[in-house]
Amino acid sequence: MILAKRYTNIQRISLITEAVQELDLELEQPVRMEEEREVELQVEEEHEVEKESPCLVEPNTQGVIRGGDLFGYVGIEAVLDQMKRKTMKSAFEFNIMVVGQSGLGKSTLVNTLFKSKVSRKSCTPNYEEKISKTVHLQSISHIIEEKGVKMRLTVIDTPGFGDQINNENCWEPIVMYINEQYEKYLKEELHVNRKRRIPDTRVHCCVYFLPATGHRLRPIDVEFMKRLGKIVSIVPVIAKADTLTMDERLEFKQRIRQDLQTHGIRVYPQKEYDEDTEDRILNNKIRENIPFAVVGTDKEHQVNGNKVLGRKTKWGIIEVENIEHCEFANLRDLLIRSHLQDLKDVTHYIHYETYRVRRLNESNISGLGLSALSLENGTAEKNDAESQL
Ligand SMILES: Nc1nc2c(ncn2[C@@H]2O[C@H](COP(=O)(O)OP(=O)(O)OP(=O)(O)O)[C@@H](O)[C@H]2O)c(=O)[nH]1
Ligand SMILES: [Mg+2]
Repeated sequence: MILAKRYTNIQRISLITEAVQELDLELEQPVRMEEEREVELQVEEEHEVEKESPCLVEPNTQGVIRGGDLFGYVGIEAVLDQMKRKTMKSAFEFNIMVVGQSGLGKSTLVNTLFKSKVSRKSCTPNYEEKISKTVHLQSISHIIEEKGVKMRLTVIDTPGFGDQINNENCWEPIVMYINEQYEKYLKEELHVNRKRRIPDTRVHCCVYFLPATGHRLRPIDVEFMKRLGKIVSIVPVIAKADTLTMDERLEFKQRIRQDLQTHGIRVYPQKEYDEDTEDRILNNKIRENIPFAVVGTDKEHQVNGNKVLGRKTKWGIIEVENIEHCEFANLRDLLIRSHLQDLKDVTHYIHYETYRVRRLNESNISGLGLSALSLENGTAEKNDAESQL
């Protein structure tokens, strides 16, 4: 993703900027430029930053003027501080959905996520009551704040499927919900008086739960994921991984990866969206390791004097956030620490864009125009979304 790539560059440049700002700003500019370069090289070395490929120059751009060629300090780098200040003013939204067969631990994992290192310090979730069967699609949000940066994390819990004798079309309510959020966003965008910041309820990631059967993907999971993969970023996980031995887990994971490929199911991170070698190396590691085998809990236990999230069994405590025990930490880090911005970018530039183009084409063909159809009252009409399924 182009933006995701920029984001990585921004992170790098901000490291350089921070280092540069610590230097005496009173220095003569040419001396400062030289020092800047030195610091740049040092930071690049320290962080093993790969040498950047030269910037792409637009056909009618007269080449690139780099820091050393400028007559004086222009201050372009200050834009990073400006961006940071703006970002910190309001909470950014991140929306995760959990989907899968009934009883696989989806609601438990939602609690695990909120009680884990994602939010342990920042909020005290109120989930002490026993988790009951989820019968309606429901969303739970928390504002999580770290070093002044606020994130509004929303987890959308869905009722499990598979309880009915006939599970045909059991994906429909979920597909409909995802499309409805795109529709809401589209309508906000098309308003004559647009909001400065459109509330973003679009699903940025769908964690899909697979039962730890140790066999292959079941037809229902294939059908479900095929449909979802076209409209949202899916991250598959093996639920209740504590029921598998290490060998079974490895074998099962391998089999699932084969099946995903055989059935052409698109899961996140997709190869097509890798921007460069750096992305490819990072994402290949993830692709080789999915689906993450996770264990969920909402209980804390004492282990060596520390409180840990875990499942107490007759044989000991399975620590949810311990990577020796399960891969919950890998999932949490992928969602929050390493790929959050990319997930948002893929949602906006790929999934939402596909939806938007299709909707606008449809309204052009019908000759009514999307705005004339339903923007009068500014609400998303259910039928519009349903027509996309
Ligand atoms: N062994 C084991 N049990 C788990 C795990 N996660 C949840 N459970 C248990 O599985 C049962 C169902 O958990 P839920 O979180 O309600 O499952 P769900 O997928 O939300 O179920 P529905 O709401 O019916 O779709 C509960 O008794 C949990 O304690 C896990 O990782 N391992
Ligand atoms: Mg549930």
